[in-house]
Amino acid sequence: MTPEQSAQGALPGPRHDPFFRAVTAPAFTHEVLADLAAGRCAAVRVPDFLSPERCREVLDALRGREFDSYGQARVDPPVMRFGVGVSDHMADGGVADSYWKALEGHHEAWRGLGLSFDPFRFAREALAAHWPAGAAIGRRGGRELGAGVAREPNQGFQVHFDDALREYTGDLLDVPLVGQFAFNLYLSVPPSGGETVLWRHRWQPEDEAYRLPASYGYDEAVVRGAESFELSPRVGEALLIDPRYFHAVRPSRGDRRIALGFAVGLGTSGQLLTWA
Ligand SMILES: O=C(O)CCC(=O)C(=O)O
Ligand SMILES: [Fe+2]
Repeated sequence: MTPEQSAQGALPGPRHDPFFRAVTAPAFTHEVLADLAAGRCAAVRVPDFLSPERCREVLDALRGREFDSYGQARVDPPVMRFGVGVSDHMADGGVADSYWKALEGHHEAWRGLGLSFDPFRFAREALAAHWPAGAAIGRRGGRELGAGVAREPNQGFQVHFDDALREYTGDLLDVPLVGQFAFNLYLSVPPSGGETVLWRHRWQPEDEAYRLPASYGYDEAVVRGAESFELSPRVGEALLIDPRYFHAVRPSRGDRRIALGFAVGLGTSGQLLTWA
């Protein structure tokens, strides 16, 4: 074999899927959202999504508050959180009554921050700005779910995927979903570590052999050999990923890693529907 032949990929070696990439865009345009939904990219980054002043306002308000942690058996190492997430209130493939009860305290806690604007509304409006069918908070049984949470995975997130179609029996929301994204807006990032990693691997039944006991996460061997990329978040940046690709967050060193986050579904109505 000539060197030319091996350079053309005749030898086994890393291969690249041109659709498995992160795109940087000035805004969540119709095109990048359509590309993400269609699988023509795996992540969209929008730098300077939120102004430094507004980032600081939310961060300063959150810094003085006590964060809860996710259910500790399921989420280990612990991830701190301000606000209520539905993943802690799953019961029999549905949503436990405790979620709706906890949401009342959640709304009170966020109101108590005394922010000059609603960062989740801001994010929804920015997602909807170029999306004809718009965006709204998702509903279940007519009731609005939570708009978002602040999350602090200083010790990282295990390798995992998010897929409401697999996590819940039937439809989580009143509108069936034909696409899913995960939204993050970074308010504080560490000087090193804290990278978000995506692997070009989606759940398959054999992966359950790698599931960590009682956890949301998987042993990293589950993604062995899969193409991957790593993103170092910046303050003010928004990231939208297809969370059905396995992904993880690496441990942070030197500062807190705090992001506002929510799940986004593309409904059969064409609308973007958010929840946390
Ligand atoms: O914090 C991140 O960058 C990603 C967190 C995550 O797992 C998600 O948004 O689904
Ligand atoms: Fe995730």
